[in-house]
Amino acid sequence: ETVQPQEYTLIKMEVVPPFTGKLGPLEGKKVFLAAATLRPETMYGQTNAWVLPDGKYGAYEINETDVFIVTERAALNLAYQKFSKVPEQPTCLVELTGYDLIGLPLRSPLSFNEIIYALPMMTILTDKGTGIVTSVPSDAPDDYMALHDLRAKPAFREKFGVKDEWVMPFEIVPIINIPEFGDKAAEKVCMDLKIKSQNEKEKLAEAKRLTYLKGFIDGTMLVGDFVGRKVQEAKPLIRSKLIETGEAIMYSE
Ligand code: A2H
Repeated sequence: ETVQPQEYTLIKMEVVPPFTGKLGPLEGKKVFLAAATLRPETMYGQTNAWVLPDGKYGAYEINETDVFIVTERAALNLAYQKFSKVPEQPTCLVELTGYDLIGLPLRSPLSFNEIIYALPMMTILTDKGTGIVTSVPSDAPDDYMALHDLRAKPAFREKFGVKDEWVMPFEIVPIINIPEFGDKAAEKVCMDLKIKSQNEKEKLAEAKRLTYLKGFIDGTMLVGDFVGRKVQEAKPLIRSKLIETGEAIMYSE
């Protein structure tokens, strides 16, 4: 745990019914994969969601209607932040692993893709955020490389039962311009640094440092309600809007 509390926006990605398999008992409830992000202004560019195949998750009751799929650690933190049906106590309805989540169809706020799918990412940490990550390959180097790995390696898709139509059809949509890196900053920086896969931790750390800093300071929105505005101006406005509409909540740890 870091000393400084980190404030995340939790994006509520709704699992599209009907529910089958282990999710069957949740039929009739509103079930969300809840993803922790520092970049709510990038949600227009979501192409999928990420889960850790071997990660342990649970479906936790947040209130009378909503259920969040997150790690147990996140459910406990949420309960202490008033997001649990029973005060300060998580209630787990179903225990799950990442494998159970791969392939779930999701409706996610602001995304240009009406339906996105939960896919495997091998580098998700279970002691940060919720263990669920939104994927914006135009602007996040980790997301760009994890999607690249799935697209380039049929054996990798096969290993996790990932269907071609969950990863192949969509375009990576430009959503932010960074003068130095163009309209798909993550792609450009990953290519410049010659990153080969999601496992190249040091190079990816450098790619993230470059894009995160420049994006925040020099980035301009290419899409959405705040098109033409600077990223640093748009970020709090988009975050507030997502929270007002009930599509996201604030979460800290
Ligand atoms: B960010 P920090 Cl467009 N394991 O969201 C690994 N990564 C995780 C995670 C976990 N358990 N939980 C959250 N994250 C990711 C968007 C984004 C993000 C963009 C660009 C950069 C970026 C779309 N993915 O993060 O260590 C989430 O991805 C750059 C670091 O708390 C979250 O924001 O600073 C970010 O890492 C939180 O990382």
